[in-house]
Amino acid sequence: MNPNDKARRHFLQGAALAVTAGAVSRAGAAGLPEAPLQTSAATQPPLQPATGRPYQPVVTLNGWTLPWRMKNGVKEFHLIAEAVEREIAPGMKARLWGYNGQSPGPTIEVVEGDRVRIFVTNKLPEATSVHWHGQRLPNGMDGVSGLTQAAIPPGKTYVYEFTARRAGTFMYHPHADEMVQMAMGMMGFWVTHPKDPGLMRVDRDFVFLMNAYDIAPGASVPKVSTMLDFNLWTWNSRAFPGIDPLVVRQNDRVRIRVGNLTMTNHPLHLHGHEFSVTGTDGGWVPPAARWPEVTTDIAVGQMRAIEFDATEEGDWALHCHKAHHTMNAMGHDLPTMIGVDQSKVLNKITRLVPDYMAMGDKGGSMGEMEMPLPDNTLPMMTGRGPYGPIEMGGMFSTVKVRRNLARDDYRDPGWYRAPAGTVAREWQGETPEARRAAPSGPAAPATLEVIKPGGHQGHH
Ligand SMILES: [Cu+2]
Repeated sequence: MNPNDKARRHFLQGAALAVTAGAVSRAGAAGLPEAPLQTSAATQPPLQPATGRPYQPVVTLNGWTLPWRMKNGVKEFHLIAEAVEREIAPGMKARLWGYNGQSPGPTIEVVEGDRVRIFVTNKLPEATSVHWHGQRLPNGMDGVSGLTQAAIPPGKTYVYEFTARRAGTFMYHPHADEMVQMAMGMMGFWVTHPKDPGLMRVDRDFVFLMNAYDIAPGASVPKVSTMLDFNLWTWNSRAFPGIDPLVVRQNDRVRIRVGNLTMTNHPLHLHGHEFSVTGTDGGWVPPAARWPEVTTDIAVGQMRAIEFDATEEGDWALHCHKAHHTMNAMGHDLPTMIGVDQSKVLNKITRLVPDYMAMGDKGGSMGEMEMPLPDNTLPMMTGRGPYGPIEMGGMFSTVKVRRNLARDDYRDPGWYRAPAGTVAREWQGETPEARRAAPSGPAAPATLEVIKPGGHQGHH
């Protein structure tokens, strides 16, 4: 950490400490606003506005909202672009670039019509800028280095100032050496709340960005030139099981706002409920233009706000439907081993490579095994639930719907306890041979050779 940071106060350390927006100290009111720092990757409680117009704050998944100060009617924020350390999930830390101690940077929340001033200090080794994706603003505030402004050199602070003209869901990211800076984790969420707090009101409003990294097992700095073959698919720079659950009270109206800053699309799928897309980065979707969905594709550079009534109790999976995106670093570049009998070569290999493990000859079921990993990486499929291994990674979390939660209680309630008789169970009756139709037509094979998989031996 930069020695200058020692003077900065550590805001929001741990969920127990309540901090209100507008609490940034007045000592430096003549100069730059303080730049609060977040050291934890835990989801912080919503930042209730203490100054300015009222609104219902959002909850940033594994993140936080940036406090501001009010100065002569202007909301002042201070972002510091800097190197950060981010825990991707327990067992793996990445050295990224971000803002104010984390990647992504803090969420910025303002109200439609607010005058906003953002100071951006560049502590990176190269020039940067901030583009306020989706906003209506003066051209010179759009943050495209070279086109609308000179890039912010290392060590310098620039000021952006504009009026948040349109309510909605936005993000911010550099428009300078973009490929490198976004591959390193520089991005953040922005929410402009409606002037009328009753408009588009929900009970719980979650936000996160989809991002992706290519970090070799054992390494901690992303490869910045990777175009498609990323090995860590993350939400707010966290991979399952490091992604917190979205905790909601039964019958709450829930909104989840998602932005995609990866290099590919992500079909986001919710279990147990239908939702509507109620907003994009272009604005709210009129009610007559919405339709029910359980999966919505989020293209590169897009944002989507989905809404649903959380009527069904339980732990409902929420994940990207691309199977490779719910896997972690060790899940890539593996050969297909289903049906391959490895038992004959296993003894020979084990003599040469004591830690060798025959992988996946019965398909999945890797979640039960623990194989030696290099330091600082994540197993490809992991996480345990109440019934065993979950065998997921990457872009996977749960929406936990519970009765009788307090309004602002976002603490993990633990696993859902299903009522007796409502869980899929083993059939205890007879299992007669299934009747199959006789093969017909010229293409049907006369005989079928079956390769019987051998068992795993000698590894745990
Ligand atoms: Cu995906």
